Amino acid sequence: MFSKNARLWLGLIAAASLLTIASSCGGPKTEDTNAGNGGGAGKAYASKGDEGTITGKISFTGAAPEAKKIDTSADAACASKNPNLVVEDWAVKDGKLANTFVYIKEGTLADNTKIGDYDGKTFPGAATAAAVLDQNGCHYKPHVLGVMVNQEISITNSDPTQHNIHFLATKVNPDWNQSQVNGAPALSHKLVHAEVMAPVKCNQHPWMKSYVGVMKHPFFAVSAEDGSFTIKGVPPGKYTVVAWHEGGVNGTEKPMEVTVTAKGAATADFSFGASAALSGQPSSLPMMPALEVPMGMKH
Ligand SMILES: [Cu+2]
Repeated sequence: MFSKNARLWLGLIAAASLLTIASSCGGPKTEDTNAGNGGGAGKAYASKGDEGTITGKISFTGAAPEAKKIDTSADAACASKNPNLVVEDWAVKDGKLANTFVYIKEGTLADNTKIGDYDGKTFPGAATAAAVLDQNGCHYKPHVLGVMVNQEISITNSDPTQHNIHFLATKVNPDWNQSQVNGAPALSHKLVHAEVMAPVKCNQHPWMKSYVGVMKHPFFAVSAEDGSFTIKGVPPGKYTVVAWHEGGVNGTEKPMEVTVTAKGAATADFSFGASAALSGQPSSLPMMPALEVPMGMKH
């Protein structure tokens, strides 16, 4: 039969092909947190023109936490451009809460298909342009951003100082850390896995934080200053809608079952309270040295 050498080679070839199979169907393990495919998988959604909306208000019950002033004296450019910068973890105005990320977590359409069966990019309203995350006045605008998987995020520096944007490594998305001097062109970044939420910080200015919700579908919104949000283009169906806010130990999520009828306007009002506010900062954003050497400068 086979010589010792031939058997060795056959064994090696078999092992190599097993490895190839493993790597082609394996890839990074994801813990994608919402339904719907954003990476081109899944079937195409065919609109019947009967999509509806989900609207609501986010309230804050109890006394609003004080918006603490940030000491920006470490960077004179920040201090002069934005002398009244305050902490944005609880943006409460007249009992309404901004910066809450509201999204469809899962659900079943009227024809019994699941939202996760579809290629999220084929839903009406799927993002086609880049989202913008601006470093402006030594804070991020917006403080909470929603994007689709693989959507370009254009990162701009509108300040007369250097920033260092840092998407922290999470269970699903890798670390990404880039410095951006005053006047530098926009940086571009994409998050390849769905996540609630991908935390962003600035290594230069430790008070700068932002959270990016990454979805496989376009059914998400961020509450405005008056607490309102609107999710458009939702196929008729029954959904679990979740409101996420950064308050609490790892952020706080509140789910709600919502039914959207054909061309209907469903309401989903959420309320966050003082108890969540008192439980402290999210632990997902550890403070880091303000002047950590940015990876972008190491080449
Ligand atoms: Cu900065």
